[in-house]
Amino acid sequence: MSEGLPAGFFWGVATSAYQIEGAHDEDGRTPSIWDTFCRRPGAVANGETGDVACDHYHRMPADVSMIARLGVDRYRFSVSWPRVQPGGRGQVNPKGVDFYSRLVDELLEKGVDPWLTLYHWDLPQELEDAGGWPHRDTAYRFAEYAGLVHDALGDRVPTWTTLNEPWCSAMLGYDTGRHAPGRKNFAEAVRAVHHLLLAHGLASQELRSRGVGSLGITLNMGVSTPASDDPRDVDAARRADGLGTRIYLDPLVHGRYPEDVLIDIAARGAEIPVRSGDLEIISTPMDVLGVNYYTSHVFKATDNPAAPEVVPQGLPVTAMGWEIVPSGLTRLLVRLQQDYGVPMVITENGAAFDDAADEDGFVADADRADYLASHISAVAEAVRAGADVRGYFAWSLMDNFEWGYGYDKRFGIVRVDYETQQRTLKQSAQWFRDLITRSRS
Ligand code: PNW
Repeated sequence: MSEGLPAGFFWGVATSAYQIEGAHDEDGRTPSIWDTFCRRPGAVANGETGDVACDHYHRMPADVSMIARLGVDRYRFSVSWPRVQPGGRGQVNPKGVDFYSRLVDELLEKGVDPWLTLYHWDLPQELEDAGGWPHRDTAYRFAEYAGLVHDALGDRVPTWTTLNEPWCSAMLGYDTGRHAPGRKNFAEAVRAVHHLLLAHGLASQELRSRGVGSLGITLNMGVSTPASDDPRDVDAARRADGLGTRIYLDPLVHGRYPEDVLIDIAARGAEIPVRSGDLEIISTPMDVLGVNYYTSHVFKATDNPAAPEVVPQGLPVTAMGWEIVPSGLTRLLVRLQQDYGVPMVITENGAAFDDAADEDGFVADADRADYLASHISAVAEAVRAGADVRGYFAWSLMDNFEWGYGYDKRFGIVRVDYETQQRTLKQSAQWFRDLITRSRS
């Protein structure tokens, strides 16, 4: 299955701060937009919050031992901005920084390379109150925060990701309102897109000036296919790709926004608030593009060009209702190689299934192992077709807070019992560990 993967291809597991840490009000942490959003009635399934989550903040050393036992080369985690810089401005919070410093030391001691993401959606609430991502100043605040984190961890962390999935931050956060901060205004979402990209660029410059050798951004992407040759369906797929992928990668890699996307946006009464010099900042060269892949969609036009229909292909689905499309990952990686040419890493891939645990907490999740296996094969196929892909992180290390779905949706290769906080390796974790062992022999 991993035939064709290049020598040195690495394996990892991924998490994010708000989804696992808990300890939401300890040691000086202030609320993020997710703390606030979770308290809004109806925002999250069952009214759940990340207040406790997997209690990783208090169980970090044992969790790192578990990561090491999986045999992975790297661990991808994110830093909670309101833990490290409460309120999003000013001095660091030494206790917050200390947590990540200990995490990095534990990882290094166990031979696992830390892969740090600066922002996985937990904007300090005070910055949202000042305007959030639609407000330009937030980008400058982010660059300052990046520098503070680098002051504390730069000597030990080799790889830096600025943002996780700006599409989710902008579109789910400010257009559909399904994620924090839960606003519903397309024009604001478009402003957020630009300021997220600017934040990435400013932070990249900050990190570069400090000598960071490997930095990049992570995007969630799929391939968009038209339902038929009908020009309206072809256009629906073009729009989805434009607003999902090209609006990020064209400025990041080529230093310009795609013309057709600017026209689509203008037709919806919105505008990208670009100022002179912004695109030079945004296109600061990156070393690695993080690719998060879960599914791909087929699009059919409707009477509203801004709202195409997703046409189910009759394929098996995960517990999220997402169709399982490994071939889409091959197509995506080959296309990204051709159009953008940046070395890539799969920073997330995985699936929620309706796990049934036995009395010992063991889950025989052959479905999840199959999902991972078929997508790893798809990566190998893309590599054989010329895509430069350097590594693969499974999402996720353990079951965790799945945003608007709360704790119902389990993506972990490790089971978490939320009553006892006991962790139990699932069959998929054993399978992943064995795959890693075999790939080294
Ligand atoms: C990603 N969508 O989120 C995130 O990076 C993870 O934190 C999350 O747990 C994981 O995927 C599984 O959902 C996404 O609506 C959330 O297309 C929603 C979408 C895509 C990615």
